[in-house]
Amino acid sequence: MGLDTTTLEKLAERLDRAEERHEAIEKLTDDYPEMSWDDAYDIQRALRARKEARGTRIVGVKAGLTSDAKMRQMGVNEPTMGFLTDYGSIPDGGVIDTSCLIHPRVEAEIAFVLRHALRGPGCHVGAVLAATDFILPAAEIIDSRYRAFRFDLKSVIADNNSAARFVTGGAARKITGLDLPNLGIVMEKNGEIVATAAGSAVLGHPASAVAMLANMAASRGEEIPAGALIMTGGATEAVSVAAGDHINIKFQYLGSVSVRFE
Ligand code: OOG
Ligand code: MG
Repeated sequence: MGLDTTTLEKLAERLDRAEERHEAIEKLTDDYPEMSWDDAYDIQRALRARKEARGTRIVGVKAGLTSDAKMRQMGVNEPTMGFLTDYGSIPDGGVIDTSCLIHPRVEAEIAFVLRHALRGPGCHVGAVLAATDFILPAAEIIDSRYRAFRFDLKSVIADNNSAARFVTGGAARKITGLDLPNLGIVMEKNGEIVATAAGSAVLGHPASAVAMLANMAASRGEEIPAGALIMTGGATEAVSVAAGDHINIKFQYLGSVSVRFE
């Protein structure tokens, strides 16, 4: 038996308010240990609906926890799906106001934009490559609404995978001829290297994360539309940032992305 609609709504409101007030809360499963996987995604969907009702546009999809580095850091063992909002989009080289966030962390990610919609089940890397218009280097700024980033998978799914802001930059590249699994990624914080990875860190191939998202979306009766921005998940551990920090991420073949915090 799942949670009733009133409870799902109440929990979505709790998360929404935590984000708006940038005040951390305890993970939802502390109060609702009986929460199911469907409940978790239903809360995320109710959160999305609350934002849309206020005029927020949904501009893309995100995969979370797709690399061993991320799973180990957060103590979980399965990837997840979430959404990206219009207000989350920050220009390359832009500034993020940390006073609007709780405890931001930065992730290095490869982003895809599709020419054709993708619909699972059965979506695979080949279908993703055939449907891809171009890829972009990206940074995601996550900000769990849970105290000290402590959560379990159901709680983090409800919280839209800690999504907060994202930056895309560098060069939009066609995928043909690019060796994505061997693409090198170097993240620098204040001029020092803090993390490195290759594209293969993300489920063996970043396009696998897109296929996974199409298959997960299908199980909820949804598809990934053409033109949506798709974040494939952090390739390295997420790096904590505070006011005064500068992050620059270099991607082989794709150029770099940078963002400053104040
Ligand atoms: C969950 C969000 C994870 C990623 O790229 O793995 C995520 C978290 O670690 O707070 O966005
Ligand atoms: Mg991410």
